[in-house]
Amino acid sequence: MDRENDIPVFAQGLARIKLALRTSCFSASKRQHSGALSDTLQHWDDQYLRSDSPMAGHTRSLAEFGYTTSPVEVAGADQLTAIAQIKGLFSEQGLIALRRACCQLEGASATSHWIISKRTRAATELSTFIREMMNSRAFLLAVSKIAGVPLLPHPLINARSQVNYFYPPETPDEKAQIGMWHTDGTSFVLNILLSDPSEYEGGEFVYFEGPIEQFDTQNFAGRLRKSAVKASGDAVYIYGSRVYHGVRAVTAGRRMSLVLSFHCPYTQEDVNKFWHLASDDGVLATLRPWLRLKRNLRMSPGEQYRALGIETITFAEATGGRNRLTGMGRE
Ligand SMILES: O=C(O)CCC(=O)C(=O)O
Ligand SMILES: [Fe+2]
Repeated sequence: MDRENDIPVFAQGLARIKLALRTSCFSASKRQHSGALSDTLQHWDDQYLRSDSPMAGHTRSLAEFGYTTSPVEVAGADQLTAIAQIKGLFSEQGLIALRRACCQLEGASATSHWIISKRTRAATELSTFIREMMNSRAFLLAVSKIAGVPLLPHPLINARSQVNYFYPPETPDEKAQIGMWHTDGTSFVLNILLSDPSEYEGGEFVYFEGPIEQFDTQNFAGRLRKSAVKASGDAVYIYGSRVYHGVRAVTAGRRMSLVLSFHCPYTQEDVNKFWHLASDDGVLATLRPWLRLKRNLRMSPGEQYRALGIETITFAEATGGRNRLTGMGRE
């Protein structure tokens, strides 16, 4: 790695709980533009997925990260993908449409000093295109194959989708926009980069290739990695709750990304920690959706898929009946 650590770590443990309580008293973020956002009602089409399988570049399982036990009972640590760098998920037309949808949502973005400086949460509620994409069985199957388990859109809408916008500081004393070192509140997370290298400088996606217990910014022990994902439409899939990651400061231009969270309906162990979410949205705003989530998780996988009008995705489909990520090209 070329540089020492240059991004701070977001609060963990007790400090995070304190943040959550503060968030519930004061507004966590400022909306920059108010008023209704126009949804162009552009529709998703499964043809926007490339017909050939996406290419998985650098790929590691949770076992390869050093986890000896799996966080979910339905799949082993060796079957769960910790990180996969993905190319060629979308067709050219699909990428143009997705970028357009995410650009439109910038009008609804809010800035804060939390993990990500500027973002629009609940993108699936604001954009027909992103909602339809997230509910497309073909899209879900593609992501399930990357993850190693069958997936559904995450039941919590605020955690389900967000668009991040990173800009350089406008004045010398303004803070650079970064993604602090953090783990996600959700586990199955697809980070889709939507800017080309020519559009910005800096903004590398970095992660620690080891278990979270060993994460130490004073000593990365040679396991600080920079994702090779560069082109617009490329994606980094991570097991978000077990992989420390961040985004370095953007020093010029604009970097946009869409972060999608999924849920595996075959396990009750959704690791989504209440306090993690509450530190983003505030205690009161989190309580009701969180209780609903707990109820949802008691439904059978078939019921959870049916509730969304999606034919069940089976383990055999997600794994191709074979090993993790086989049937998908590797670089
Ligand atoms: O912008 C990215 O590539 C990743 C951002 C991220 O880690 C997050 O939104 O949780
Ligand atoms: Fe993240």
